[in-house]
Amino acid sequence: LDQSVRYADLSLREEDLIAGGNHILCAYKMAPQSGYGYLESAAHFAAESSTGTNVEISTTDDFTKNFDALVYHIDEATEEMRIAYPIDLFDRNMIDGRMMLVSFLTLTIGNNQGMGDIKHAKMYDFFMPPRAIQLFDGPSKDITDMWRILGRPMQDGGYIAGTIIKPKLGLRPEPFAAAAYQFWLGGDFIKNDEPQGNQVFCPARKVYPLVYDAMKRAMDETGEAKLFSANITADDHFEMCARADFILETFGPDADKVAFLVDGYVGGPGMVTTARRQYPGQYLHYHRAGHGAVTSPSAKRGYSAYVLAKMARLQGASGIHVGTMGYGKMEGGKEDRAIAYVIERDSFTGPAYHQEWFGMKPTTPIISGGMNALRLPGFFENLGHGNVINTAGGGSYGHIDSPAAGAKSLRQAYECWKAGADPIEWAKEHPEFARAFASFPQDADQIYPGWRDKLGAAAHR
Ligand code: RUB
Ligand code: MG
Repeated sequence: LDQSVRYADLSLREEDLIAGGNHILCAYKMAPQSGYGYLESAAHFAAESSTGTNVEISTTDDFTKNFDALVYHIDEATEEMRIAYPIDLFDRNMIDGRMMLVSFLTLTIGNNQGMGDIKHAKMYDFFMPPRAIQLFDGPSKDITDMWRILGRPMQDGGYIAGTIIKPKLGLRPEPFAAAAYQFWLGGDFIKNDEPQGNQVFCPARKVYPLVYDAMKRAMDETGEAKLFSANITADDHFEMCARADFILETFGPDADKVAFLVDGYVGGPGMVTTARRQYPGQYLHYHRAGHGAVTSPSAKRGYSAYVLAKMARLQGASGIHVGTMGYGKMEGGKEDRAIAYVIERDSFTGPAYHQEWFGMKPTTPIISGGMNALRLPGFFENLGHGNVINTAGGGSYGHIDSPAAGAKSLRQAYECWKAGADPIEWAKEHPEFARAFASFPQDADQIYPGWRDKLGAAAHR
């Protein structure tokens, strides 16, 4: 059944749809199965994603048609397909009339992912009209709250040097807390690695009091505030809340220094919103393990990492992992800067759409995955600023001197970039940074060829 007469209108102009404010727009890369026409398949895709199905149905009336999603732009050569979804298609909360991300996903990237006449379709950008921005929670806490706690300026408060407790699993409570203490002697922020929770060998009830004790000792010793991001991910939202409540109670007077980490991709939007709404006083740390299954450039279905990050800000993540833009171990490239920009700025033009956020709080780009001090100067140069949280697990616990030295080497790398200094020259004056060369010699050889001769004795001090 060719539904293009009803579900496509190529005369619609994008600027008019945006000015009208009544549509959510989505841009996809779509290809039909062989034997199917492009516009016909696109229209079927829009039908399935809104009011229709694969046949005419007798229960449709004229009112129904107001909510048809409409294909308004196609370009078969570049696999480009853009669809306008009327905003009232999307489900609203009974309790407060707000929009919910699950409904956005169910319609725009739901059943259309498994249709027989669609070879593949991947969303790479979307546009939210001003009304939708008003109806999503957005973040309640942001990086400025961390800067305030750390005693930094509220604007351009700069780099937050962080780590992930490593090994990923297999530490008992005492060594776990010792690892935290050692990093905090040099760094600002520690997160649970995403699988760490309440394992039998490291029960939450035992480890968190020790971590808080480590935090207090590190704060006493350094005279600085310290931050901890605790994983509360669980299938059951009562379990999530039980963990969160226990952690807040344990950190007591320092509970403001606790962030909650939620594995938002495997856990889904419900988990993110549970954390956002139940604990608006805590920084919400969105970890995205598993996202590569749909966001990888090699995946032709699903949605891009850019789309994931944009959705996370709408939902209210205070920070989300955005990869390392080609400077770390995870997939990605320099152009992934856009992922950071769309979540931290009030206005940004992405791969398809310009988005205004109307003052919605920003979501911090969290830089993680194979990072260390040697990789950071180039990373900051590419991004253009250092107002990020960076968690370097291997880059801290792999420093040959100590986790504290690893933490210091991260901060020195940031200061090196900020000063516009040559990293080799900087290393001669900054011993922890210098020792990062000997700690990660493979990276050093690759990024700073000839470093052994140039650094000389400084590498061994
Ligand atoms: C990194 C780590 C994070 C990944 C996630 O450890 O544990 O879970 O960064 O990837 P290490 P992303 O610093 O030892 O590499 O940040 O891309 O979502
Ligand atoms: Mg991890």
